[in-house]
Amino acid sequence: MLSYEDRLPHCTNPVAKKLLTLMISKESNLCVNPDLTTCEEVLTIADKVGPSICVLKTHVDIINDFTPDFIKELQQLANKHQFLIFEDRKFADIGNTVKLQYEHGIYHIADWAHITNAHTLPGPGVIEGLKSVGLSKGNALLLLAQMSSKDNLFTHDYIHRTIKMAEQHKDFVIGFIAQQRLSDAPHFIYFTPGIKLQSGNDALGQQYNTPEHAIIKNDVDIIIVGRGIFEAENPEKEAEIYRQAGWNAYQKKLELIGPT
Ligand code: 5BU
Repeated sequence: MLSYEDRLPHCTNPVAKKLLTLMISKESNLCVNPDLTTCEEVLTIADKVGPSICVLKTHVDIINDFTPDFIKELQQLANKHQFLIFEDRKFADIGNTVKLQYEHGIYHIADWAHITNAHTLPGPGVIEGLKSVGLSKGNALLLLAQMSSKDNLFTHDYIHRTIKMAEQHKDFVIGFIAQQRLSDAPHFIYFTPGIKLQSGNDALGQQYNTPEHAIIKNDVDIIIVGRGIFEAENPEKEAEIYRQAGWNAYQKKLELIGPT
């Protein structure tokens, strides 16, 4: 693994460059997802955790009272605190359909999400469809290479072929959602969900690892934390605890590897 600074020159996509730059300047490899169902709840958490994060991850389709104003307010918070917005949409259809889903409907995801993601199950058309809309808007895509949930169907072959697809679209695909680093390519950024300060499970198949396990042992770049932070008594304080845990793990990893 190279440092974030050393990875920067390898990235061609502007979102990847911006992300690594933010991570360095904010000393943060933390992404928070406030999976809450009203605009106010999501915006309140975003404002509280904003100083500690490099990315805010959304599930815009779980919000009951969504209006386009929500996006405007989220963008204002993203400017105020300097974080990127990642809509965890997990596109998974033919190219023409994902293109429509990304650009149209109620949410117009392509107009505000710096990053979104897709399953590769349909084949490369899913990437081509999203890229035909997102690249010229300066957006980026992550591919799902692994999931955190119990008994998932991601096989070795599926993962390998997903990496190959990413390599063929590295102007738009900036990395993966995965549980571990899967290739040495310095331009791919690894985001890992299923993170809590204590490892364990929830009641519906989610599996948690610690920030140290993800960053030091599994060599990923960004930890994604939801309930561990937004369900805490003081989400603001808790986000700082996770930011420090993630950043310290990254520093420790660099020490273990030694000068590059
Ligand atoms: P949690 O509250 O920290 O468990 O939230 C995890 C988030 O990451 C949640 O929004 C999921 O939709 C998302 N997620 C995940 O948990 N596991 C995966 O493999 C992928 C996404 Br991909």
